[in-house]
Amino acid sequence: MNPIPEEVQNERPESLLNLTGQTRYTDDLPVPEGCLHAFPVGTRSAKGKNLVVDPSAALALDPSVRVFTAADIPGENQLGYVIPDEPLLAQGEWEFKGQVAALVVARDRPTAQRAAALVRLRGEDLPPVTDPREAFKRGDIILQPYHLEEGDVEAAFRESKWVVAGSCESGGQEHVYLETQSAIAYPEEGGRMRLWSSTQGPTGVQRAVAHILGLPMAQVEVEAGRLGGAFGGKEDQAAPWAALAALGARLTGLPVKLVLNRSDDLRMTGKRHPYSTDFKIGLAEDGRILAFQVTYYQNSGASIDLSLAILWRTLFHATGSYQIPAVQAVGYMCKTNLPPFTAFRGFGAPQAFFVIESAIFKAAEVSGIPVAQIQRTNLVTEGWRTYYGMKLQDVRAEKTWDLLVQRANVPALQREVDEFNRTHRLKKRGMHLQSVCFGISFTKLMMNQGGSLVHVYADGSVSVATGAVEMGQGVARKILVAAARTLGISEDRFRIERTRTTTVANTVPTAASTGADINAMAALLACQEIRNRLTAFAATMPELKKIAGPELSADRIEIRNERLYAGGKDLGIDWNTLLSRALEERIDLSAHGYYASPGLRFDQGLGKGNPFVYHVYGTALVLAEVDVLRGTYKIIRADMVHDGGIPIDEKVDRGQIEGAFAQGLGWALLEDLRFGPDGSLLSDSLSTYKVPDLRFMDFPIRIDFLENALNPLAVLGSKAVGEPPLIFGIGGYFAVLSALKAARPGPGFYDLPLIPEKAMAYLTGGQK
Ligand code: LUZ
Ligand code: MOS
Repeated sequence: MNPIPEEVQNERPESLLNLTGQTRYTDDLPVPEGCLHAFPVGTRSAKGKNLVVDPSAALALDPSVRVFTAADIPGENQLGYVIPDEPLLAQGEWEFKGQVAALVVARDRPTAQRAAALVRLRGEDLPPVTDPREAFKRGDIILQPYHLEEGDVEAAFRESKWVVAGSCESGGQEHVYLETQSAIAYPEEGGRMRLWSSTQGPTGVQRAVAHILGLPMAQVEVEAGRLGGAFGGKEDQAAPWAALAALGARLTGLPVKLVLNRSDDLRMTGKRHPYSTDFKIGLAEDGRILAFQVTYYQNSGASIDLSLAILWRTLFHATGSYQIPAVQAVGYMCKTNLPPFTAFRGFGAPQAFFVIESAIFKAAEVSGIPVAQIQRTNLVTEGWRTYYGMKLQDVRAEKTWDLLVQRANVPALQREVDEFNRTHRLKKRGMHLQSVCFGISFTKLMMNQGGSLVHVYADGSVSVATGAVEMGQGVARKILVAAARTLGISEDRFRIERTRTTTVANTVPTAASTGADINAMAALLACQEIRNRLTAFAATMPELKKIAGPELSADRIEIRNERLYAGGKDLGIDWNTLLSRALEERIDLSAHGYYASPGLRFDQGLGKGNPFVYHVYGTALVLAEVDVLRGTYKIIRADMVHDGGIPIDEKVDRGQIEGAFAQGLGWALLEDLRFGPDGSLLSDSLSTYKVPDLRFMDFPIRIDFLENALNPLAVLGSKAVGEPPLIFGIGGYFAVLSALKAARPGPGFYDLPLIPEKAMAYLTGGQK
């Protein structure tokens, strides 16, 4: 019996392998002969010094057991490349609970696991810090404060009719990728190391492994297959696990496989950064925002990892989707004894959006101006110069907002909600509109580049390799469409390759929503190159000159539906004939494509420039219902108008929007990442850490794409889609908060996630 409907099969979506369980993740690969299995030994407290690793009991377990420590590393024991603050294996000191102190390898996984539990760690425990504000007070900040500002905020506050200050908290978030961190390392002849890694960034893994083993990068090859999700968790943080496998392989001369089990993955790896923030907002009588001042205390964890790029994205998104003339923002990376917090879909922007939306919500309470009116009044407009100095073009914020209001008939819906709340005592409803304006590009300029390698084979099939890693997001599908359209041949002819450092070098991680923008464009450019060679060659073919006349020139020839045309006239040559003729005449049918995103420049000293190629806009409406006795709630409806440019594949984009929204709702409402004061992860399993499930997401979602929304600045007129719609999930927070206020009028609170416990505390007047 085939559970996949025929129409889906016929469409051969990129997701079919995932859907049918045929995808092979790292742990599904057949292991090579003699492969050893690795298990990490994590520190058992959050901070300490004078670390001593005692392997004796572990070694006594089984003759195959080996235990490696920092002293065994042949290269440099360092993964940090912004600053050297992240040893692969703890050496002397340790800075978070679960930091890897030793690596155990053994003949099989159960033996390695048991041996790891027997490795004794000794040392002197020190008191940990887990709270970012406490770290700040002690001066434990990484690097320096980062500022971004425009205008005279003090003067603008003086002119304001209302000035509202407050603070807000947002929690971290687990990636909960289906596939945990994993890698297999194969030692090859001559000291070369080949790896299979579940990573978004094969080049980053290559660099880390080379550094740890003391090898040139050319002696390390990294391949990434299709990942079982990543969400940012495998942007930087796949590297240590691959490096550990490579270390074991180097020291034993045998292949080594390392697959984290779920609980180690939860305890040892980084997550979304929690933030604690102070804000002050100034409003004019008519609801215009005149000034905004904000201080972010980013909980960065024990090492810098990607915290700086993330802090920059927070600063860039401080004003949300709004145009505010005077802004002063400062951010601190606060060093705490928790796993290094890292990239997570949104990358610091969701934290910033939550703050500005909280400020507006609170300003609405104080001023009596409806929230939606303040929001709508202040949306960014065409030509607005952001407070970081970028002039916005082709702005679609008001358009998405107004269309949504019209399509969902928001005024009628608001009346329904009010009526519902008048007529129900034990259930209350709340509604919120959430817009997004999300900058697309890596905040680190140098990362905005990518490459491809395309081979056309003699039988007419085509292999396309790029730096993009397919992790379920559909980037391979977009690359396929871009390549097929450019060459003018059937999609059936293509194979989108796995990502490998020997095929495409110096790749950036597939991240920042730019996977397709960069890599589908690089593939397109390589296909263009091959197409141009073919049409140039075709123009010289005597049999074509006969049909099309002697003045036949390359620029008049096109390949469409696998045939050659000149000025609309079929030249009677198909793709395969063209190729065999081209091969006879020794035309190169391979090409490398390279793309660097245009128009980027940002002066960090001045804090001004164009850090983004363009922005993605959209507006969502979220309707929630609260059970007043229980403090529980459900989302009952969501509507969106989203700017996807001209989607390359609308179904892929819909999937991304729904998924991002679910993940945003999870962050805003359910996912309660908690650490104890001793730095232990309390939410250390999927029974204590709740992610959105089918039941939670069981409500109608209507997604309308903005029509005629061509984006001249990305591949085939499309727009990046991965991260921006996550912001819509924040609407869930304020929809629930509005429902709570309908049950019990009072000032709101800004402490995300809004779990039922907090709802209950509010309803019973017990909230802090
Ligand atoms: N990764 C990164 C990202 O290295 N830089 C970024 O700006 C970014 N933005 C979003 C997601 N990942
Ligand atoms: Mo990133 S948060 O790896 O796009």
